[in-house]
Amino acid sequence: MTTQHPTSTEHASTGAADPRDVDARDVDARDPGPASATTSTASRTAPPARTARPGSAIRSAEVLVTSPDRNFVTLRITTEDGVVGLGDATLNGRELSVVSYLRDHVVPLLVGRDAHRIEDTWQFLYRSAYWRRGPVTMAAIAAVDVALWDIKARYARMPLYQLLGGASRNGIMAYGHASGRDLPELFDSIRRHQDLGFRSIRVQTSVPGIDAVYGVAAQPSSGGRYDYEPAQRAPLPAEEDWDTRAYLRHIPAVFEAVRNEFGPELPLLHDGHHRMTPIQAARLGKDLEPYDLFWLEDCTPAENQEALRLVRQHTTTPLAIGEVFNTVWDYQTVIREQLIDYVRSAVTHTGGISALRRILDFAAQYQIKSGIHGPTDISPVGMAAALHLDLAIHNFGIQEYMQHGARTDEVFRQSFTFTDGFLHPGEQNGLGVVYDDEVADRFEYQPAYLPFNRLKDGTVHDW
Ligand code: KDG
Ligand code: MG
Repeated sequence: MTTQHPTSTEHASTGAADPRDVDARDVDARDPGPASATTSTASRTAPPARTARPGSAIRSAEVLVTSPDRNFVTLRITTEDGVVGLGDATLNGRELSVVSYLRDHVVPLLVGRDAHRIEDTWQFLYRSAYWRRGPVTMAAIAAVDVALWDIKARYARMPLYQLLGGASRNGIMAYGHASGRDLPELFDSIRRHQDLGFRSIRVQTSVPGIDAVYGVAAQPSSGGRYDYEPAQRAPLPAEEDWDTRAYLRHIPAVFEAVRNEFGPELPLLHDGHHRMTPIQAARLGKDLEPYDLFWLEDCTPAENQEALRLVRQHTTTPLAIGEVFNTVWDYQTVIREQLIDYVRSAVTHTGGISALRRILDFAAQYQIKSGIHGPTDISPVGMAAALHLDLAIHNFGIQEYMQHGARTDEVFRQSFTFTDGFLHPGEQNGLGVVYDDEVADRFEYQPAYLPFNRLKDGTVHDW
C-alpha cells in the first residue's frame, strides 16, 4: 500500500478500536473556549477562516491510498480536538491525479481552517482555484466536503443524516447488478441477487457477435466475483468491442424473456453506458417500453445535454443520467427541460454532499429523483455519504449498490445495513466508517485502467 501521510504520521493502529476515530465523546464541542486562542495559522499571509472554537481547527489532512480489492483514495482530516472525518476521493483509473491535487494543492490550504465552516471551505476551494469543475477538482473538493460533514456530525454526536434534516424514509431501496452471457446465466444471476435480498435489479447481457462487453460479470464457474468490476489491474487498458446495431437487435428480446420469467413487478434497470446516438437511444427506449423499465441509463454521451430532447420526444421509458457529471451546470438543460427522471451523480465525483444536495434540490422542483451512483469504485466512505443523503432528501428514487469485497470491508469498517432490499446508514456518529491503517497498509496501489471500445473497423468508440 502506499499510504501517504503528508502532514501527520504520528499514530499506529491497533486494528481494534482506531485511536483516530475520536468521537466528540471527550470533547465539549459546545464550549467555545477563549475567543483569543490561536491556532497554527499565525504566520499565514492569507489567514484561514477564523475559528471561534480553537479545538475545531484542522490539525492535519492525510491522503491515504490503498488497494484491497481495487484502488481507493481517502482523505482523513483531524481537528485539534482529535475529531476525525473521512472523505472519498477515488477516481477510477485516474486515482493518483486526485492524490496530487489534494496533497500538493489542497492539504496546505486546509491546515488551520475551522472544520465547521463547510460551505465557506467548499466555496473557497471551488472559486479560489480559478480553474473550475472537472472530475479531478470536484473529487478533491468532494473528499474535503464529506470529511468536514463527518467531523461536524461527530461533534454533534449524531449520525450525519440527522444534520441533513433527519430521515425522510425508513430504508433506502437499492438495486444490484445482474448479468449473464446468455439467458440461463442471466436468470441465474437475477435469482442470486434476489437471494441476496435485492428487490430491484439492473440487467446487462452479452450481445451475439460482440466478444467483450460492458457490464457482464465473471461467472461463478470462472472463479471470478459474481458481479461486474470493470477496472483491471494492468499497465494498459483492455480493449473491448462494440456494435450498436447488434445491441439494438438483441436487448429488447432479453428484456422480454426476463419479464416472462420474473413477472411484471420486479423493477428492472439497464445501462446504455453512453454508446448510442440520440436516434438509436430513442429507438431502444421505444422498443423497451413494453417491458416497463425503472430506467434506461446513460443512453447517449452525457456531454450533449440537448441530445436528450430527441430521445424524450420518442419514448416514455424513464431516463437516468449523470454519473460522469461533476457540477450542477452539467444538469442545467436536462433538469430545467425535464429531459431526465433520475440524477445519477456520485457524492464522490460531484463536489460532495453540499454540492449534490444542491443538484437534488434543483431536480426536486421538476419531480426528478435521485439515483446516486454506487459502483465498487465508490469507496465505502463515498457510499456512506450517499446513504446519509438518500435517507434525508425528499426526492429519493433508488440507490445503486454493488457490494465491496471482503478485503475492502476490512479496511473500511462500516455501520450500514442491507436488509430485504433496503440499505440504512446506521446510527453511529458521523458517516459511520472507520479507516483501518494497519489493514490498508497491506495493500499497495496498483495501476489499473478501465477498458475502452473499438468498433469492428477499429474505430475507437465510447465505452
Ligand atoms: O468507473 C466506471 C464505473 O463507475 C461505471 O462504469 C459504472 O456505469 C456504471 C454504473 O452504472 O455503475
Ligand atoms: Mg452507469
